Formats: sequence, C-alpha cells, structure tokens
Amino acid sequence: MSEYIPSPSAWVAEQVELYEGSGGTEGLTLRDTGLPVIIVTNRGVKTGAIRKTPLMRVADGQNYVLVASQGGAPKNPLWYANLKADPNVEIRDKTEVYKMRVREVSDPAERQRLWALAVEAFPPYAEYQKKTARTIPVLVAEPVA
Ligand code: F42
Repeated sequence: MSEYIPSPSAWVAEQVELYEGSGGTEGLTLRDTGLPVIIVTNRGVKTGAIRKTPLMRVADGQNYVLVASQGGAPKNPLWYANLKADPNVEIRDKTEVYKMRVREVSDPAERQRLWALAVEAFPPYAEYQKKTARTIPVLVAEPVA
C-alpha cells in the first residue's frame, strides 16, 4: 500500500478528512455554496503516493466531468499532471465509490457539450475561464468494467 499524502492546503485536506472519514455522509459541498463535491483518489506522478482531490460534482450519466480550473489560476493544478500520467482513479460520490479511468477531452464538440454541463453545475467555472489565459482542461472519468 502506498502512503496517503494529504493536500498541503488545509481547507482541502479538512474537506477530504470529513467527507472520507464520514463514509460520504458529511462535508459533501463546497463551503457555503451548497453545491456537491466528489473526491478523486489517484497516484502522484513523482511521489507515487496516494492523493485525494475534491472536485465539483459534474455528472454526465455514469461519467463525471473533471474541470482543472484551480479557481482560474494561471497554471494547471498538479492533479491534472497526475491524472495524465496515471488515469486510473477511484471516485467517491457520497457513499458510493467507483473505479474509473480518466481521459482529457480534446474533441471540440465533446468539450463544448461537457463545458456547458460543468458551468451549469458550477457557474463560477465561466468566471475562472475569463480570469486565465490558459484553456481550462476538461477531463472525463468513465467507469471501468
Ligand atoms: N479544484 C479544481 O481545479 N476544480 C474544482 O472543481 C475544484 C473543486 C473543489 C471543491 C472542493 C474543494 O475542497 C476543493 C476543490 N478544488 C477544485 C481544489 C482542488 O481540490 C485542489 O486542491 C486544487 O485544484 C489544487 O490542486 P493541486 O493538485 O495543485 O494541489 C496542490 C495544492 C497540492 O496538493 N500540492 C502538493 C504539494 O505538496 O505541493 C503536491 C501534490 C502532488 O500531486 N504532487 C505530485 C506527486 O507526485 O505526489 C507531483 C505533481 C507534480 O507534477 O509536481
């Protein structure tokens, strides 16, 4: 078993601890927005350690759309590189945990559709895109049979 390294960002680590520690019954939303969050568990590309990243819950059927927005910061979040290097993840959505594989969405029509879903689920994504020169990566997690 690899070591789990919590996020160095205290509010993120605390959300993961509450969400996972309660078995997916507490800490389910982003701060006071009331909007739902999922927890992505993956491997760090350099350390090989287990990382846990809360993201907004953007569902597309059985799939989840993952938006590497990082609040509109100039650089992609580190989890984006981790998922590109090892796309095998577990996703916790409340009390359910799914094995999934992640791919970056490059087809323009697919990206447009999924971006619209993401903004519908979490409107601030549109503001984050305006804040940054990078095109915010959109990834999709699909169930592993
Ligand atoms: N972030 C988003 O980008 N999109 C969202 O929709 C989103 C929603 C959200 C909801 C709730 C919540 O609590 C947080 C939310 N966040 C969202 C923030 C998100 O969870 C991440 O904290 C944020 O995107 C930053 O991700 P990050 O991977 O850049 O995290 C940094 C702070 C981090 O953990 N850094 C570590 C460190 O020690 O500095 C390294 C982490 C790491 O992955 N290291 C790799 C390794 O090998 O272990 C090496 C990576 C490399 O390339 O160097």
